[in-house]
Amino acid sequence: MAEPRPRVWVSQPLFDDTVAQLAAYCEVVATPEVTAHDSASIRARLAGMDGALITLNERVGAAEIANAPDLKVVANVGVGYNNLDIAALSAAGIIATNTPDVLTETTADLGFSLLMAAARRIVESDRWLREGNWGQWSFTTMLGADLHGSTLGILGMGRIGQAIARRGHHGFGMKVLYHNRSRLPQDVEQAVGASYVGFDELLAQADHLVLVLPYTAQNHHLIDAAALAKMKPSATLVNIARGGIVDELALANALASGRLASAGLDVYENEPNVRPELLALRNIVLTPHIGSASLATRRAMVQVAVDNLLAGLGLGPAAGQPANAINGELLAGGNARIIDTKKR
Ligand code: 8YV
Repeated sequence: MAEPRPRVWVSQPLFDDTVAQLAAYCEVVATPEVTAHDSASIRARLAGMDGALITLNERVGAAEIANAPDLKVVANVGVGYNNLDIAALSAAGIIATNTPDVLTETTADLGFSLLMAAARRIVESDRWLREGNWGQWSFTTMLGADLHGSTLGILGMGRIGQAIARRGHHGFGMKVLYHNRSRLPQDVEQAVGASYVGFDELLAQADHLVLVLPYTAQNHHLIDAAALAKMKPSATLVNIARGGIVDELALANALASGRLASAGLDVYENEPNVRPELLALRNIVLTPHIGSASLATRRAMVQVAVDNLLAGLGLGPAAGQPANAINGELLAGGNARIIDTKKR
């Protein structure tokens, strides 16, 4: 008798035509509407599943996989994976994958958009105009900060950080400084026009600081009141990484008191809830976590995640070799739960 087809759970509505590729190999349990799944619901959905295609909304750790002895792959649609407890997944032999590369340029574009909007007070100007405040043209209306010729600081110099550096250096003639866990090779630094500095120097020198580092327990509230106090009062802060890296209350206080000129946030400590202290401010641009949200890029992300899921299950053209395994050592060491395709 033929083995039953593997079962996969798709946690949110994605792109139907792309997700449909899974149906060639698997029974697909799709989620028809945008849904807030809590831990108990994720645990219930994962029971009996071989794979899952999930987004940053779904946290998956030991509790969520406790009833899922067949689960082999969790394919995250996104490059950041702080929603996954990789240690717990690895201990259970479950492969985790993400979607790097395809979203790099789109996310860098959004970072730059937020930077320009905040520094040149675009959103604030729009609101002010609509509110009927433009009585007469004045020389000093909405004075902002220049991008061209200024110093761009980048915290976290992975793919997206480098793409932002290229924009700043080649596009706007900015001096680009960065800080990262490890220094980039010299040829890469030269190609993106960026120089390495220490963390405190980055804070002190940057006219505009963009956060693009992965969120970990170690960098929770890395940008706190003390860090903000080291920045120039004329500076702009942009966060397109994860909300928890910034102490939002300290940021709101710095913006309200004039200690910091402006900010642009795409990510928040407690999404989708945004602090009232931030909402009340005029000198901040707020977007709802849309870093990778161009149609083409979101489609590409889902395709990569589908490919990763099938490959991790031991199915499809790249069977057994998902391109973006986060805990690839499981495969190398033969410790992954993988479908025995010989039995099919
Ligand atoms: C994704 C993101 O849209 O890739 C990331 O890390 O933050 C966003 O680009 C999000 O993760 C969707 O799950």
